[in-house]
Amino acid sequence: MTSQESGRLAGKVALVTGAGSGIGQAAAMRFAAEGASVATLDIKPELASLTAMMIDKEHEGQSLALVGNVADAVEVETAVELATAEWGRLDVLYNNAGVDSSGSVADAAEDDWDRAFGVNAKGTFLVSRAAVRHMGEGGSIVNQGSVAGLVGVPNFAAYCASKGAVVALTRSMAVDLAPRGIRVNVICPGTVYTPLMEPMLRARGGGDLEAGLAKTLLKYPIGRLGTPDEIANVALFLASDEASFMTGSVITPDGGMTAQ
Ligand code: 1HS
Repeated sequence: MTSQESGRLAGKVALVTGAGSGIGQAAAMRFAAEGASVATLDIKPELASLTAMMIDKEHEGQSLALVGNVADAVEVETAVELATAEWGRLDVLYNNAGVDSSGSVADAAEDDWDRAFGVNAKGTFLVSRAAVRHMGEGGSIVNQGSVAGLVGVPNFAAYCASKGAVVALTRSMAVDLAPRGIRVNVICPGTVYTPLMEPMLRARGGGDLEAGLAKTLLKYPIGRLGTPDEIANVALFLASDEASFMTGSVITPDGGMTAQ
């Protein structure tokens, strides 16, 4: 029996944003391994295609590479329509695409604020708005928040605020969509070593990446940063019917960072 027949997402169609690297790539691969057909949306075409090819190598015909900026309403509508048309349905949306920011409220640039909110908050709204037109009973939306949406992180004002908005939007979406049988939950990961995080880690170390990593590890009782696969595991659970009684939930795979 193939994973498409027996996997935890057997027969499901998923759209993963920011699927070209890091957590999004790990989740897209994991979803496909568990039987889903996966549309891999990324702003970088070569990365969207890379993940789709990696999926196709193991699970032929289960991937579709899409290019688009989640902050652009027209590109989002086009991508969601293409994903839905490919397999005739849409069951799972993982709003993973995100950007970081730099600076405190005292020195952050206005365009840095606008970019963080445009991608992290508005992007989650735009893709969800387009996707729910095609989703129904049993649908699952997983939003990507952050521990930074729950606690203050130094010199990360716009990122913190935008991820806090994702947490609040998740709860609102959960209430609005529950009558339609669509569940909405948010993952608030601790730091996972991905390309997105290097600028923040380097800045934290005064330009020295290793020093920034060392300082960051002091915030994690578990003694290490997370891996993309560890977050993808949580996304898979929330996407699957195993989380059938969960909506509006905030899940923190963070190595104990917010426990202290
Ligand atoms: C990038 C991820 O959303 C975590 S935000 C930074 C948290 S920490 O590095 O200051 O613990």
